[in-house]
Amino acid sequence: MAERDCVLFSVEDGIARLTLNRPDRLNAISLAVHERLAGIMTELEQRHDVRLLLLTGNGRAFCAGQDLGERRVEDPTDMDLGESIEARYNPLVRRLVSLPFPFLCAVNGVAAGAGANLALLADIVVARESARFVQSFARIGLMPDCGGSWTLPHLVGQARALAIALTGEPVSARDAATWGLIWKAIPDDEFHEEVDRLALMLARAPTKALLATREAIRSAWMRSLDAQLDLERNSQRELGRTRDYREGVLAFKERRVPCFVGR
Ligand code: T3D
Repeated sequence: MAERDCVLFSVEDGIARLTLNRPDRLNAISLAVHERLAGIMTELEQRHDVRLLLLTGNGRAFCAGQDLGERRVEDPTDMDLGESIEARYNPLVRRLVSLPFPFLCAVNGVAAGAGANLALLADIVVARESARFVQSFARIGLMPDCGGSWTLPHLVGQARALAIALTGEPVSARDAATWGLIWKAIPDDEFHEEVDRLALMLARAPTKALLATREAIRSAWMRSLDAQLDLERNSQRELGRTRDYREGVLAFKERRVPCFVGR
């Protein structure tokens, strides 16, 4: 396999499809994967034809986190993990959550360590019913990273966040959906069809309205209701000037399906 094939990347119908592709290593994140992801992020930040990022994995796993085969723990001069986080994981997290279009993660199988927490950064996370989420860090003497120590309590509350992070016990896709860790678990045989349907729907949506919604909901915890009302007024003012708003209202009046362009 050519080194760049460790992550597959394509853009079609406004959907940037990013597939982790090291199935024999459960799509663990090697240095080559980091380098390829960084290149893809640069491309994504510059393209104007993308309206959705769809992240998934190839094979039976979504991603098993850091490739532990690359860590030489016997060697005391081996890499400082803080450096790995600072130079590779944190920039990836910051870039993923700042993309100027929605981010859908389709968890096709087990998601562990950084793999689980990268998935949880998405705006919408769906998973195959047979998938599981494992905060495996404690099992190897680490703590959650890739924003996990922030996303977990925000998503499921302190009691569940602490329990799954301290025990490293797997959480089934169904429990993950019931707890609010992800949006929904999809029966295995319907997974691909449902992911494609969702991706196409989001890629054809009024992108600016989706981004304003994401921004308002993600930051709502930091504001009072009063301040949130001001934010809604300001965003609605901006959205009311978009081509997609005009198209939405016209399509409603003309009883047809709107054709949104993302502007
Ligand atoms: O280092 C830094 O830069 C700091 C940042 C760290 C971020 C992190 O992500 S730390 C956490 C790293 N990840 C893990 O600790 C997870 C390790 N993997 C597992 O716990 C389990 O493999 C799974 C729960 C993911 C799946 O279990 P299971 O039983 O379905 O599969 P398996 O048999 O354990 O694994 C199958 C193969 O994948 C196996 O190789 P083999 O025996 O067939 O040759 C296994 O070694 C390999 N594999 C699984 N995870 C990793 C891996 N190889 C390299 N790195 C992995 N993370």
